[in-house]
Amino acid sequence: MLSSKENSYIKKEEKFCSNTYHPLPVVLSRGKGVFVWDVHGKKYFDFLSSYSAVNQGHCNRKILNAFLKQSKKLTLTSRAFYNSELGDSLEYITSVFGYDKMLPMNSGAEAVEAALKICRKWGYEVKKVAKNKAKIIVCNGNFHGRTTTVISFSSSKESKENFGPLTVGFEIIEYNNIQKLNEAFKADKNIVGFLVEPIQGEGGVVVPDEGYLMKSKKLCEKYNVLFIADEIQTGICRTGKLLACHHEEVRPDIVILGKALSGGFYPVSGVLADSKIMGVLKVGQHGSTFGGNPLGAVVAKESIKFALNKNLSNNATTMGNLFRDNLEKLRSKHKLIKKIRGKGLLNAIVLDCSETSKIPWELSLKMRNNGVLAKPTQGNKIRFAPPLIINKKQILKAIKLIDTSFSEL
Ligand code: IF1
Repeated sequence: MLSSKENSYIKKEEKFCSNTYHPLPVVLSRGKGVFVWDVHGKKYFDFLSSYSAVNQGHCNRKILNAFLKQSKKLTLTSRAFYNSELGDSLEYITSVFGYDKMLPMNSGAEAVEAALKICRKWGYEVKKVAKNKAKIIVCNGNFHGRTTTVISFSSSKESKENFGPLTVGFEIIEYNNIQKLNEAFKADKNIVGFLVEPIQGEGGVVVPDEGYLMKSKKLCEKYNVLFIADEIQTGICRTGKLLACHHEEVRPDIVILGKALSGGFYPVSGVLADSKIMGVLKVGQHGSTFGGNPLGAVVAKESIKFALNKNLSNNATTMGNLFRDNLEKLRSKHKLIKKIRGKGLLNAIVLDCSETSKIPWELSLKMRNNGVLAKPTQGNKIRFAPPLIINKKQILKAIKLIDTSFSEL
């Protein structure tokens, strides 16, 4: 039961904000580390991490200090001028990820759009594909953002219905199916790129078969197609490696980053590629008011530095194993848990109910009452993705609260 204070916050948000979400009924006012507090001071484990944008924990002190220091000095210059932070930041980030260059953007979708533009331009100017014939392969169940070109290749009706006319030049194939990818490449010589999430987030944390990424990359090399990894949600240590592609030693031609590149402070995204690909973009052919601003540059550098210094990849691996092992133990007790899947600290449970069942929502409400915030995705899956700084004691405590919530259902 919500208090009148919570209801007044909710009513106001509903009254004045566009109605594009169905939030869990909780009103948050503070965050620190793996925890958030509501307006009454009730404490919760945050098992969504703002869709993996706060891998470093809420209000991370190191990133905050860097943010505060820079925000008092210079926040935005536009790229009409140079600034003192961008070069230093991108030198660090490109060296960490092993690429020649980074195109700095703001939101994830913007970075995806930029990657598609680079890929198409590369197709025409390097691969010599016929003008306006470039084709990019994407996967069923994909989520790459909400802009009109990106939703043009979504396989979800509600993401694209009545937003037409849609952008052409994309073909959807089954995720995690090498044969289909090979057939698509063989059938069309105008294919210039393969855009893929190493693990599909919105699809309910769908982990492809071992070897899928490597085999896809090999096919891309064989057919001279750019392998574009959307690591916006899976990147920056979330799955137990700096990039999820690194689980298979795959080096994408283009890497797209976002979310946790910001440490949850300030929208920062980016596209990583070597000069032979990034070089197709010439002066005046792309840009953005905020892209490459000094404040975002400082935040991005600090976010990556923290992730490496605290070895968040290693913690995501060990805590992820601990979390899934303990969820497995709950499975014997709660038959509702049909499947557990994930890698590192990007996990989900598939509930033994229909995709339209009310049970996942009811369970999320029980977990909220018990102090764990997590949300259903794709109907009968619940995603569990805490900040990567979570420790053993906190994992075990959260498991107990999840166990209690199942028992109360
Ligand atoms: C929503 C989840 C969805 C992303 C990948 C690009 C973007 C996202 C792999 C775009 C954004 C967010 C957006 C948010 C819900 C959430 C999400 F998977 F993370 F849960 F939708 F699938 N590539 N994902 O996950 O980045 O422009 O949002 O910065 O739109 O409802 P953005």
